[in-house]
Amino acid sequence: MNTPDTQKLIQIAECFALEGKITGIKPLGNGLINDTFLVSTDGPDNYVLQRINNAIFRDVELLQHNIECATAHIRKKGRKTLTFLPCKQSGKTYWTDGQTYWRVSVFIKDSYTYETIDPKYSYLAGKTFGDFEALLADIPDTLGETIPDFHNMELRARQLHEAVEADAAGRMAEPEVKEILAALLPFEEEMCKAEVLYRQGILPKRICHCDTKVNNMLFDAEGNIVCVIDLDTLMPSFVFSDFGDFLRSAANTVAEDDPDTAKVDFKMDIFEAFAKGYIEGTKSFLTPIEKENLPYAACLFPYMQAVRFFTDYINGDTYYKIKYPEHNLVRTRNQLALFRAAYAKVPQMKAIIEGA
Ligand code: GN1
Ligand code: MG
Repeated sequence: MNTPDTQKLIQIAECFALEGKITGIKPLGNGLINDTFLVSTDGPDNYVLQRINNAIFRDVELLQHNIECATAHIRKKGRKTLTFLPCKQSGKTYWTDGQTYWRVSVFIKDSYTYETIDPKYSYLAGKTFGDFEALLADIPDTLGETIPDFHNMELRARQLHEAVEADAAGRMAEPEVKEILAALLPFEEEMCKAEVLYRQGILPKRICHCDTKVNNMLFDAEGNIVCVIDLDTLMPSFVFSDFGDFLRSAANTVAEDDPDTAKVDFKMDIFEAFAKGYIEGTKSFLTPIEKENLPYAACLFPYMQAVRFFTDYINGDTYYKIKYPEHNLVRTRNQLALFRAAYAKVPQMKAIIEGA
């Protein structure tokens, strides 16, 4: 879908109850799913306008319900969070023309996101995402899964098998595709452990962020964490989501699409610092079964992401935005390398978790 022109974007932004007159509008950030714009005004605030990818978030009503409940709950506790504006006409926090869906939030001034992280910030991140879960642990509202079974490894594995079966883009003929498939399959059952524990009734679902990337934390100019952003995937999930997905991006020595897999490694200093912060942040609720499986979570997320990128490659790149034809294959190789690196370090991870 093409980006509407500036005039149209301004018209959409003006459907929301913003203060002041719009003075400019330009693209913002590098998300793989939604399209994001910065709206400048002559009023006290600037705003973030976002087109919600409703092919992925099919239930926008539920999506915004989750976000409204969570942000209200966090604000009630005196903590900073995102603020979404009501649409002037409907009072809802989104506007739609029946085909596209848009929302506006207040741009948090003098705030920054980072793409890389050191042990100090990693500890802070563990504490922040742990706190975030703790803040939402007593939310009275019922939240739903904005993407049903988002981090369900059994489903992701099934989707891979279906993609292989359908071979929609004819890519199964590529020798490397066969090799990657053969490398992934032996770990499938082991990586589906969370769903098994859940069915046994010994692993709970909690309200999690489910996209705990380094760049989903907002810092101020002094390097203090302001708040957690990108709340689209906020939903009931296993705590493994927030623990594992953070390390997937933060503990990787390179970016998730770096083609040089020889450079991929899983940084244990980042793991150790993050685990320390996370265990502190979640001490009010984390159960022994959750805690002892944190090393599994650190392996699960590179694995799941490799499966997801690979599935998308086989399907002909229908889900993730790509910049070149092999992008999803490059991402797959990278995440598989990260999985292998993490898997080899599980004994070290266990020792750290036991000591924490
Ligand atoms: C997507 O949109 P972004 O970049 O925050 C994806 C995550 C993946 C990530 C991989 C809704 O997140 O699950 O881990 O790409 N979000 C969705 O870069 O699928
Ligand atoms: Mg995101």
